[in-house]
Amino acid sequence: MTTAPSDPEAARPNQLVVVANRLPIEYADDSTGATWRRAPGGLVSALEPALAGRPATWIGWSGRASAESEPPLPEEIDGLGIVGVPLTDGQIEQFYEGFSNGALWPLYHDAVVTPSYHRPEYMAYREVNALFAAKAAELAPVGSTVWVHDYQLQLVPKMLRDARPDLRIGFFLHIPFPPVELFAQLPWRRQILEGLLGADLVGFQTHDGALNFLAATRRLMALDPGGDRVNVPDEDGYRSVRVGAFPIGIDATSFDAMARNTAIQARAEEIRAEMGGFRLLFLGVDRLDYTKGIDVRLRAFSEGLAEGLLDPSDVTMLQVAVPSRENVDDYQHIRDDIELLVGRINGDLGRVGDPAIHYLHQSVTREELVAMYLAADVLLVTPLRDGMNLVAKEYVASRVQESGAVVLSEFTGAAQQLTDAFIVNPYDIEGLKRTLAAVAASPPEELSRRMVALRTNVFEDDVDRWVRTFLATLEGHVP
Ligand code: GDG
Repeated sequence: MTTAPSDPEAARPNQLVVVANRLPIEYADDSTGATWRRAPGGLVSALEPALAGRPATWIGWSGRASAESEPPLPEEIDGLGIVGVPLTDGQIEQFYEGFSNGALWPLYHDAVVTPSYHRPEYMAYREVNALFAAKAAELAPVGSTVWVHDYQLQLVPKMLRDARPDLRIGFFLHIPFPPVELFAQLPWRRQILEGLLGADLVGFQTHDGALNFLAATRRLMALDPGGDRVNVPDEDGYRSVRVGAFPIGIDATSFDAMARNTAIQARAEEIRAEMGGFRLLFLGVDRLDYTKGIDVRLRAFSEGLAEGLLDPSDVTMLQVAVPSRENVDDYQHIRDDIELLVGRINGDLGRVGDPAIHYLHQSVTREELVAMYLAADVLLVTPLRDGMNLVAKEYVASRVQESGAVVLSEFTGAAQQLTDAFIVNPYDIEGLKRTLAAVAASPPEELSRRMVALRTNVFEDDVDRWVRTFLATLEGHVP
């Protein structure tokens, strides 16, 4: 069924409508009173350059159950229209915690924990996707561009196209798209593929993701993709959907600028001093998620210490594990596992006032994060699977002295671009251990040569380029 936009006269093809699970704002109840403010970082900063001078509306969930009493959402923030999709506690539990994070998230990350498929949760996923699609259908001006984001909203493109065939619809998946052998497990695999194929452009972080998706359309829908296109039958014959890799970047300049700030540099010195005497600081920063391979790096580091590959008076480690999805069972288990491991390692290898691993289970401000990036000699990024991994890029952008090293899992999207990192297989603890020792023994000139190359990549393929390339491809400005 086709719905008319609320103001069909207002054809504004320049308008951009972003549809994402979360709105780019956060609720703060502090000394200044309860209010909504712009959430720092994230997708909104990413999209900001592209939005400059372009009218834009963002449709998403506020992050709070609709029953909670709080000030109404602002109509706009910094010129960006804000439109909330209220969700009930039950929808959050079933659509978000259930289907999105209990089924899709693990399945799309190589099923590193077993996905759980529950029919009522899928029904809630469909129901919530319909809410988002209806809101976009109601608000998008005639002929405008709608950019839908991520695994929580894969049914939206088709729902939106059915309602509003006049729109240009793009979809970007921030996480990996799995090989068809895994994807085929999903009881609703056909609905998801049909949902995505409602878009004009479906973007992935890597070529492998795009190829996996094309293979799934061939094998599970009997379509016949050719090159970067797949023709989807519709009433008029065929509609051509473009598929491609659009690796996301960061706002490298802003990390570089923060890292040159003297207060942040002083804080970096302070962090090193507070942690005691050592030569090399190894750092991990991740949401506390079972995909991030936090346990793997802790094991490799501690075995390296225990076996004398790493000298305990020479190296130390800081792991920041940012609380995440704490209502989902698997996340409670991973927290217990990691904290047990940290306790064991420190019990075995630490000394009074000098733990082998400094561990924080908390989020930190962006300034503190950059100070940590500046303080650390080696960043450990060892996910078992990760769509891109922005932390790796942020560390590189913050290394204004062109020193430091990145140990990077080959199973991240970032590894496709950051080829001058020390690339590791996170399942191979022996190899990882040897790499940590090799990095610790590397001459500074070698590390600096690698860092210069990494910085070139992170600054060239930045977020501005990502947004421009995706939108230009969607809107037909590039061949
Ligand atoms: C998904 C995909 C893909 C983290 N802790 C704090 C904090 N952060 C910021 C980091 C970084 C972001 O959160 C995390 O991004 P990642 O890319 O590392 O990982 P996911 O959250 O899993 O993101 C991933 C990404 O989407 C984008 O497409 O790369 O593959 O899984 O920006 O800096 N920021 C602050 N305090 C913290 O405690 N300020």
